[in-house]
Amino acid sequence: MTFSLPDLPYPVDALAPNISADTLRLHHGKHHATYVDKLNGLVSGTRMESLGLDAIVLESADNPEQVSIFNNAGQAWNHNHYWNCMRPNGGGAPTGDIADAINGSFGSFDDFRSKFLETAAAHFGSGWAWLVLDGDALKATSTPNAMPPIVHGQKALIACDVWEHSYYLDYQNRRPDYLAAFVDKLLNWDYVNQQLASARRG
Ligand code: MN3
Repeated sequence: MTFSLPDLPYPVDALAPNISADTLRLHHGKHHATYVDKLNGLVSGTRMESLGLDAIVLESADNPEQVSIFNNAGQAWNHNHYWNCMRPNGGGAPTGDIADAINGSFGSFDDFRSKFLETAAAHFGSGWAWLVLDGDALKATSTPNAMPPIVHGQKALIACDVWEHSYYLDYQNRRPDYLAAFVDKLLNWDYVNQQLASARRG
């Protein structure tokens, strides 16, 4: 299997001013594209060439000889979700099954919002913030570097990139401002609802 860079699900300027076209051109067109290109180069001609992205992530996760494969496969996996977690004029309180699930696990949307933003802001260095389904419970978590939640047996519902390349052009060091825009202005709850339905089906 040769992996390809998925198109952004919106025009490159559609998330401005919360995330600029310049950021998306670099982040999607250079960073994400490079992860995909490197992954293709690393698995080309190997047994892994025939595997899907989930299988490559899971198989390389604990293999010290496959760190580069894991990092590039993990980043390809994470970014595939991240772009879909945003949309123009998104954000705010959710509707549908995810609203009930958030109330059940966090108490209220405001409690979820605080917990998610705190977890994402407090993550030290490069990594990802997540809303995951872990068993029957939703959890706000973060992972370092390229680590996707599937490695921990968790299903990803929201993926938020906290590597500096995702916000530095627009927010410099103000990661909390980027995170607030992500939750309040950009979150695509329709996608999160689709992810929840898929996760519950197994
Ligand atoms: Mn990134």
